[in-house]
Amino acid sequence: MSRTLERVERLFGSIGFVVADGPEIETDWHNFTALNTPENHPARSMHDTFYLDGGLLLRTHTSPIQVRWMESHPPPIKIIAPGRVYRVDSDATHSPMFHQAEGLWIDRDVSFADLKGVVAEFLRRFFERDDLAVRFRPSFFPFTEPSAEVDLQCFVCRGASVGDPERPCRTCGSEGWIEWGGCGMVNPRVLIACGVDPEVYSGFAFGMGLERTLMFRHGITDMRDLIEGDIRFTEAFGMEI
Ligand code: 2NL
Repeated sequence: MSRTLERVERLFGSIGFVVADGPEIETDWHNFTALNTPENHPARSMHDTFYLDGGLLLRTHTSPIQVRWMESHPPPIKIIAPGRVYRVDSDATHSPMFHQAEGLWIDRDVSFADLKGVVAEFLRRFFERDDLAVRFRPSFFPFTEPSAEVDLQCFVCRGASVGDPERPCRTCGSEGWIEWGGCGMVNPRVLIACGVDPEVYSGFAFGMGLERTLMFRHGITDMRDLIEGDIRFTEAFGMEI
């Protein structure tokens, strides 16, 4: 994970993104309200979010880093915000703590075409595959409009399982694609909440899960291998101990 964080920071750094950081204990405003997430949204429930006494919470995404940056810096803004995030979720495929990186670019005339170019270029460089198939699928997030889910060609079957009952793929459910991250144009309501004038500026944001990103790159299919601490697993990646 440390290496993945460094790799993501270096690749975005090379195309002009500044690395931004922020607290893991957040306010309701920075984690939800400024991001156009309504009071009754399920993500805000005790069931989904860790609350501390006094109303603070453990950030559920790294977006509050970007909210804080917008509140304290005028555009142009071009940042990458990596870090730990927390959700009440624990089973075979979910850990209550995981890592994300989100990007934000705000300036005059930043478009959805810029978003597609930056995300696709990052993915091709991160996975060292010039021919990597990337799909933008319409979706919804309260903080972006329009929004899209970003899918990658399945790293296990590479699409070969689609329509072939002889070769089912557990990793993509024989869909040929797996969800990698999400993105969209920053909702004008979010810009206003953060003190940015939507009549002058536009921008895009995207988010990725770093455990998923790392697993896709190395063909790891069980997330628990990342946290169990088996020395043989660490050594398989040439890591000094
Ligand atoms: C996902 C989806 C996303 C963002 C994160 C964002 C941040 C600000 C404003 C607007 Cl400050 N948007 N972040 C936008 C779209 C998607 O992440 O699937 N993450 C793993």
